[in-house]
Amino acid sequence: MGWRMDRLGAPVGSTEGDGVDRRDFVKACMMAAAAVGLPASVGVKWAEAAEAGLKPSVIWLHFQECTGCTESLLRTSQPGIAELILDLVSLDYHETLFAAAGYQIEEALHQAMEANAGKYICVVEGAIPRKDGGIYCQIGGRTAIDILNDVASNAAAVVAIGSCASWGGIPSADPNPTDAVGAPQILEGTTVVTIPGCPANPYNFLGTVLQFVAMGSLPALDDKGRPLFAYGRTIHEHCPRRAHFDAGRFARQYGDEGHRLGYCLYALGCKGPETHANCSVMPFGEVSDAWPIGIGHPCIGCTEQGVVFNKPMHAEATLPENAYPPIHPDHRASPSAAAAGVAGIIGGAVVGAGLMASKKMSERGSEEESS
Ligand code: FSX
Ligand code: SF4
Ligand code: F3S
Repeated sequence: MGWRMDRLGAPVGSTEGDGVDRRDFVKACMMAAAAVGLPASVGVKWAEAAEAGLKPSVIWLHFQECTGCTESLLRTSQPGIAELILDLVSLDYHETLFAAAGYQIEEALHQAMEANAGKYICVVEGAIPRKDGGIYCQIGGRTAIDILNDVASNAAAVVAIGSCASWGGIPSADPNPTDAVGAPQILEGTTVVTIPGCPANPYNFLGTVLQFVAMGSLPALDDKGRPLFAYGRTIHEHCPRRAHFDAGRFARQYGDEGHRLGYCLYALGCKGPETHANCSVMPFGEVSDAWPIGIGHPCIGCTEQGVVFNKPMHAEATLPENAYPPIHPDHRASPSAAAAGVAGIIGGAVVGAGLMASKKMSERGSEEESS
């Protein structure tokens, strides 16, 4: 699909000749909705709204970051999220994607804010430095703090994309030389949806924007502003290597037999047990296994404040209560003897698996102590 550019060089949608047809467009919207746990009807509504010309204005701010969040959004394929987003919203300000610069782009920002006051979505990418009044990140002579406060003050919704914008991310790593924080810390008292990840998974961003545009509401959020549809469970809860954890089969070194056989990466420092995200079921770029654990690397907890850039990569994760299989012998009560028998077998097996995992881990601990 090609892009139509406005006079400032901003992408505003597909060219008429080579764009997707209506059927494909609606289908792609439905797939995107389903991918983030929303009913397909939401996708249809979104497509209808776009066809009626009801494209919400999006003002996208860039501060301290690597631009990986935008890059990962542009690298998606089926359905082309970048295409969906750029077809369905009016991207009125985005420093990376705009050909314009300087006064021209600053003018575009002010025009978009004025024309869509109270209705636009403010997307924040990157951390905001607070040290020395915020002088370490300035655009057009204004600090990131000023720009964010200004743009957010008239926005209908504020979405922080990536870990940098969510709480500070890499720029805030110790010793945090610029006192970098996320958008929620600057906009205290304002609801900020956070889509952490380094980079953020584009589908989680799309799901949030899609719901807001089609239904006028934000998804249910956790206490850190993360949409529950994406961050409601830990990686460990739906990890494809979980059976190995439960059975006590661990990779001990990169390239050892366990690693080659796809065993659990806990002993190599996997932070999946304390990291909330949906990477295992929503791989990057729609490529199967295109996520850290899928390619044999432990999760480093990139969506979790206090884990990534804080805990050493090789350090073992803190195991929460649900790290072990959830079925407990007490749950075996059942109305029928047959069902009770089956549940008993299952319960016994999984409790046994949990015990096995913990036994294997402690055996490992003793081996290490004695070596
Ligand atoms: Fe931060 Fe986004 Fe990490 Fe980079 O820009 S979340 S550094 S991958 O991409 O903000
Ligand atoms: Fe998966 Fe990591 Fe949990 Fe092992 S510790 S099951 S690799 S999330
Ligand atoms: Fe990040 Fe861990 Fe997912 S490192 S991409 S949260 S598997």
